Amino acid sequence: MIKEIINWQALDSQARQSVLSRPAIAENGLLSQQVTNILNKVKNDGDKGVFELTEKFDGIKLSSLILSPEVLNNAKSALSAERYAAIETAYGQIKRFHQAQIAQDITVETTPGVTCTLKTEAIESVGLYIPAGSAPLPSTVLMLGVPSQLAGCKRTVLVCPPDKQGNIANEIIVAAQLCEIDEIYTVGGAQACAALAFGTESIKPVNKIFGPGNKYVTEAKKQLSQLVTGFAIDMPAGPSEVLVIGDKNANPSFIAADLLSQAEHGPDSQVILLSDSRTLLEGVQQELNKQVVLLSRKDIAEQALKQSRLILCEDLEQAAEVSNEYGPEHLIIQTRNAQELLTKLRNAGSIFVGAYTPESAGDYASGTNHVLPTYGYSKVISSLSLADFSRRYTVQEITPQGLASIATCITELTDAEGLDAHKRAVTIRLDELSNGSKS
Ligand code: HSO
Ligand code: ZN
Repeated sequence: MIKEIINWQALDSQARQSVLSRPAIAENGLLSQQVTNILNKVKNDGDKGVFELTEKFDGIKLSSLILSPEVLNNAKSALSAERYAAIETAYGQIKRFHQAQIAQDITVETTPGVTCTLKTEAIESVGLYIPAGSAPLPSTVLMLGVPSQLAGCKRTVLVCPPDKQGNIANEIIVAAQLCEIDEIYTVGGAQACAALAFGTESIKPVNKIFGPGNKYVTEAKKQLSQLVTGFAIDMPAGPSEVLVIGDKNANPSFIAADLLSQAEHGPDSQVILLSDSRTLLEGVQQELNKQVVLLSRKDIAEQALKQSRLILCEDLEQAAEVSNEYGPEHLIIQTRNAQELLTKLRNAGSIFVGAYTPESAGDYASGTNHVLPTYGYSKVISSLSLADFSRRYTVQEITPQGLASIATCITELTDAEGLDAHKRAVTIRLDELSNGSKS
């Protein structure tokens, strides 16, 4: 439980820093060695290594990593009509928002005869990691599968740890089918990441891997991005976070519910409330106690709440400064003049404005992506979008007149840099042009 209300004004700068500090992601030599061993095993032994590791970590002996046609064909009918409709609606919502992100080529004639184009092309093959540990996450399939589908990635591969029967949740299969995911493999953990990076007999390697996972998956992604040339990961991952700013007009039970929806993700989830009203902070404190006991994941939420913070600020301006400094993954604004406060807020992965905009909406069905930068990375890393599934490159074409018009600029700078060959590549053409015009 959150025991105390912290008065921001009463803290010196060191204490302020420590209140906002995230739990250190411990440098764990053992974890890193374990993951290296797993990666090497998959690299050296391929499928055989994957089967052995799956037996060890998931407790199931597999002889194939694909699902049977029956399981795939029956996934939809195994779900209730309501469950299927919900997945379909979320798919449509997410698709609508991401469709608008499809990039157009940009062509600029920077000076007559010099044409520069910025083009966008899908990354050819991508791997989507879907965790299944404490709960299957079909919403994450949609958050990764929809942008991959819209970006036009040629090959999209989903990996998910198998259950004790070797299966994965029907919700995950159905979401994958809506996103037209090409291949599904029942493999999880660091071994899944290794298979996607190195390839095995049954899984061809991919160019980039996306998605959240436990500490083994996070470590594997980190190591592989340094190890395998040309292999990329989506973003660094830390525990999930929410920061709420509320004033005296806010509804304490709404805020408590939002804080708990984050707290139930994991014992290390970060939950912060900033307010200029002690009454609101106390109201939320009471509501948290009332609501937490009703949750099926009460133990997890209670643990998360232990390191969470209720902070009294001098005014909302100060609350905005504190939030900007922290850079939360999710930021919820529940103040009377929420739109005005929004203009002062920076550094958040996704912002939820107003009393009727819970984080859960963005987690599932408003249309925004729920894969977001954590651990303060919102200051420099964007929330997941179509851009992450594509790469940009440029094309240029220059006419003789165009080259003549920028030639002096180039040769002056090649002189400055002492790069004669660069200069010659221009002058040789200009000479040819002037010879041509003489003859
Ligand atoms: N809040 C999580 C995403 C999620 N919530 C999935 C429910 N399911 C990280 O943004
Ligand atoms: Zn969530």
